[in-house]
Amino acid sequence: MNFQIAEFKAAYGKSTQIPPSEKPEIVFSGKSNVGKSSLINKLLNRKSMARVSAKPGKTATINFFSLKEADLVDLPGYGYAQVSQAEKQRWAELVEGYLAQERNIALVVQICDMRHPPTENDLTMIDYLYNSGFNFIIALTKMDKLKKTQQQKRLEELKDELSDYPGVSLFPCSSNDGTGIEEIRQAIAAAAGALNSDKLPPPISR
Ligand SMILES: Nc1nc2c(ncn2[C@@H]2O[C@H](COP(=O)(O)OP(=O)(O)OP(=O)(O)O)[C@@H](O)[C@H]2O)c(=O)[nH]1
Ligand SMILES: [Mg+2]
Repeated sequence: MNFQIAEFKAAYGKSTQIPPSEKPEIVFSGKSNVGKSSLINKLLNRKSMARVSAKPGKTATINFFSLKEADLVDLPGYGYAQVSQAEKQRWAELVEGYLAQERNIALVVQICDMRHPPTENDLTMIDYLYNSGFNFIIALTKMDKLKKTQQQKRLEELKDELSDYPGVSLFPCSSNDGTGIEEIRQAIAAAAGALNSDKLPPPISR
């Protein structure tokens, strides 16, 4: 699957504006500021395809990025305390509305901060994904912010913290130094049904 050729497709502020799926969709979900947009940029090998900000609440719309085989969908982050009640309601309408539609969602990449236990909102989201039968993985990001010895320790702890969700794969990663990014690309390609399609040998003519 080719992650090099990507383009921004559209941004939606209301779930009713979103047209039906055109391709398998790979959805990026997580709390505000956890690094959803950064992970998309790293996967696409781009500096600023998706907007990144040190200020939480940067992505306020559902943003679609198009690859040949799939669309990447950047969700606005949840759990940012500083936004108004009206804005939280708009978030809920947008994200819940999108996820509840009859769509071709091939994979949800749920992103958690590797340094900390999942927040209550993270667990609510994971619970929803698990119980709704979504195909999802958990990307544990900001790994570069942990010392080597801490990385292994946190991974073991997270397995415990997420023990209610057996069978869910954890992908430690960093959008800063690229650790774990190739593994996530492989998981995306597998879910989109495009595993190794760009590596197939040319047909042999006889
Ligand atoms: N060290 C480190 N910083 C990261 C990593 N990923 C993201 N960041 C930083 O975290 C901050 C938030 O990143 P974003 O990608 O904008 O986060 P987001 O989840 O899209 O945020 P919202 O759009 O507000 O929901 C930025 O300052 C990034 O540079 C990572 O793997 N390592
Ligand atoms: Mg963002």
